Amino acid sequence: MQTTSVELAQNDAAAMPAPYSRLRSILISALLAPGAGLVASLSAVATMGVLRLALGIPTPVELFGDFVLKHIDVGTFIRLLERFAPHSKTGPLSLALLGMIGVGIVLGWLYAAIVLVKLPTAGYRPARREWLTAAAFTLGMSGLGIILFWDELRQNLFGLTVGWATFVSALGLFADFAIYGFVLCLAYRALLPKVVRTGTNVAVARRRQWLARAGVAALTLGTGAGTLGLVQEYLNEYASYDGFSPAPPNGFTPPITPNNDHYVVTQNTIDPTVNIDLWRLEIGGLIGTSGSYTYDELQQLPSTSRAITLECIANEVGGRLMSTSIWQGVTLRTLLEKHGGAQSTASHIAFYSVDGYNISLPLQEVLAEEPLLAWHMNGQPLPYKHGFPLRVLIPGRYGEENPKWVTRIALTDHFIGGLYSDQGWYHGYLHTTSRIDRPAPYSQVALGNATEIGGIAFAGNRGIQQVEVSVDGGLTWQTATMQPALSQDSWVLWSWQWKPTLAGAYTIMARATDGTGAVQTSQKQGTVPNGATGYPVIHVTVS
Ligand SMILES: Nc1nc2c(c(=O)[nH]1)N[C@H]1C(S)=C(S)[C@@H](COP(=O)(O)O)O[C@H]1N2
Ligand SMILES: [Mo]
Repeated sequence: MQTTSVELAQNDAAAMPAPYSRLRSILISALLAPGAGLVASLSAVATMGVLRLALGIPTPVELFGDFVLKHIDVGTFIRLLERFAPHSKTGPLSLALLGMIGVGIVLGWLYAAIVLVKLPTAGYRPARREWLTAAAFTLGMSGLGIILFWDELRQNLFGLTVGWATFVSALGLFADFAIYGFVLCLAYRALLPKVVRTGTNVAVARRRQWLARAGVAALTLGTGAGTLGLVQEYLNEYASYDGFSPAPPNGFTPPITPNNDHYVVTQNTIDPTVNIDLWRLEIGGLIGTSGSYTYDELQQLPSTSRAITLECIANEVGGRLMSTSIWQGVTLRTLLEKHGGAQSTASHIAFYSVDGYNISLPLQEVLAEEPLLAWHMNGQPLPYKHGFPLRVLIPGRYGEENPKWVTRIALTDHFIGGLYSDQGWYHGYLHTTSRIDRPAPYSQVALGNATEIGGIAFAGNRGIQQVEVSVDGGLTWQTATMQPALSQDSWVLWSWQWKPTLAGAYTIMARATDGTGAVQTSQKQGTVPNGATGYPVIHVTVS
């Protein structure tokens, strides 16, 4: 029978080699700890990538990003967008990922300082003290994450309800950090120099040590490569269409925008792809009776169709972040009535989306705008990027207050913040605006021929009463012809026949009057943070 080294050590305590000096111990620990921290970090990152792609669980990196975005003001937000353009989303996220790996490495030192293993050490199995420290790290990190990111946890990209998403995201955080603690504990042990006792086979002991270290190195490489692969996979799903807004063909904007041409704006790096079996619409808070709907149940509710134009608050005057669809769904009014209406204390309504986006609005004001909970867009089920399976249209409000991928509606007695309202973007009725689609800016216009000037005008749910055109830089104005609006909530198309009789440079302007009789303001204002105002202006040459 072979004698084990433990038995040898017990038999022959005098054979134990002398412990390292204090300085040598500290130096060796300090050198090995970041290696253990790195492999633990990479293992945790690979885990979060798998959970993200396989189960739609947000990664701590994204949760951190969402958290930061809500805590900066709109000025800082815009500066960040510009600094990182064209990688406004992936740039900061990559930095956050590297930062997290960095923190994981640094925590390796903290871990080594706490467990303070005497070197050289006897075996490969972590001592109780090391396990407990690693467990404390796991609990501390997940606890901190859950508290800090509490308001972000309710998102799930496959469409879990708010309650389940919160639970699953918290569990995900725990899993990531449990992997971190577990790998840190084992890897640090594996890397530490071991006692080679007199009487043991020195070559075998050396080989074992070498194998353990090679194992850690291989795991580092493997998880590192895995992380790169997952990042690649992640980027494949990247919502590169954010800000998409095609030009109208030949300067003629169709009254209804085809779904594929509807502008898109999203806060997300990857948009939700909701699994319809997991998804529910929940209604709760200060309402008569709360309830929950599957996609099928929802579509059995009485529905209406209406043309509604959406405009992003980031749309410049004359810009193209504006489109019109025929939306079909149930009105908010009908739905609330079905649930016994609002309780007397309800003052606000909150919409929660599966991507963690939420908005909150004064209830009575919103009800007066006749919002629609839509599941069809121009006769098609909502496309994924426009909010499948359900989005809310609140006519008269900028796009930011028209949540996509909605999963929960709650009546509350207070205002609840959200991404853009926290940053300080304006929320309220959108400004009357108009756009000149033709002739093209800086084009040549034929002298003496009839040229059509045309475009669109939009004033939210106030409708458009009149559009005027000026070809002399705003000195005189002519009334344009309008096509009948598709609804009170949609843009109108207008045109005016111009027959220039003098060659030269011309400045064309337009201005709209909304349904209340208020004329679009000439006051120039950029989009940030209140939405753009001013007249659209184009320059042409007549020759
Ligand atoms: N859940 C959710 N809803 C959202 C957003 C988002 O990022 N997430 N973006 C908002 C913004 S800023 C705009 S302008 C509109 C754009 O809607 P669209 O992409 O269908 O045109 O959606 C709004 N609703
Ligand atoms: Mo927007």
